[in-house]
Amino acid sequence: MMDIQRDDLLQMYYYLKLTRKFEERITSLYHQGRILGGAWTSNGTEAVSVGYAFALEKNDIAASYFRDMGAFIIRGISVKRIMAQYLGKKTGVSGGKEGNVHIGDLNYGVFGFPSHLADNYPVGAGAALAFKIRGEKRVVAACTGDGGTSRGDFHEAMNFASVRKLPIVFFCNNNQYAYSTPLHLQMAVKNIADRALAYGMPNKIVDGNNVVDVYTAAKEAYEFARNGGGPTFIECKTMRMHGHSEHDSAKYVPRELLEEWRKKDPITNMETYLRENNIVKKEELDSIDTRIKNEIDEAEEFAETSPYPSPEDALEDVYATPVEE
Ligand SMILES: Cc1ncc(C[n+]2csc(CCOP(=O)(O)OP(=O)(O)O)c2C)c(N)n1
Repeated sequence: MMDIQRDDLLQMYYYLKLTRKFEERITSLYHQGRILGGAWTSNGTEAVSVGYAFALEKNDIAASYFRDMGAFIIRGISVKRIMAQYLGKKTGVSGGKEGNVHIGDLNYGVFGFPSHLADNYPVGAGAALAFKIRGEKRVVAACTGDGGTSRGDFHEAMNFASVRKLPIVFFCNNNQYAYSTPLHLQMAVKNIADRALAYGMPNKIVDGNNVVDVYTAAKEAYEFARNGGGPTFIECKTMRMHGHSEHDSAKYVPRELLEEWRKKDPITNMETYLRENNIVKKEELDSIDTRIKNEIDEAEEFAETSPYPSPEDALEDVYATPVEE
């Protein structure tokens, strides 16, 4: 295993737990009718976005999708702004103009994604092409769900990136279901990573519930891409523990399957790893938990007391500001 500093392990624990607790708060607000629109969470799959985003460098780009709350936070988009986004407030990431999971901010190297279904793969490939043409040593991390890999844009991006040896790493959050469609009704291949073979792209399958595994695989693939090796496809096997979104009770998912995966929870996994290897004392984990609760309380307070956008705001940000040559 890669030698990972203690501070980095603790940081990853912090981000995993913050993501889980923050999304739980969003879920609770959703059930109280205080969220505008729906609430989609990454519950059970947090190690994917935390692992791949934590391995990125500051100048890299994340072309994330809607189960990537961990990536949004790690890149630096504050939970205050994200909470305000969920409440439709002017202080939200999109100023209250976009659906709550369409989060993006180029100041933090995060593309606002066009849809949930791998559309960000070609967008990410475009950014990687730009890095290559300019000779910049930057990489792109793009992520989509299992269902997203059955669409045309997925295949076009994979092919193009491989042919041009672009500095991009494609992640798949294989959480077993695309809304209510299980894997076996989506594809005839055993592993999603098998799809990369068709494009001559290196690929890897990792335990998506183990943040250290995701981080290690991501780090290696970024280094390979940064040094001109081209793209890698990384399938992270995990399980969506909630419904597609919080309105969905997911009755179509067998309860035994959920119970099986509950034993492999990514946060419990990390806690056990840290405790069994004497990396951290229980009191230290408790103080991280307290810090997280305070941050989330502050985010909620900030969002609740922020104003809604005014009608005139709808006329702003419609067209891009022309760039002066
Ligand atoms: C073009 C398009 N078609 C359909 C949808 C509605 N939709 C959003 S996410 C989703 C399922 C995605 O499944 P998957 O790619 O496996 O990701 P997961 O939700 O499992 O993380 C659907 C059908 C959409 N947003 N855009």
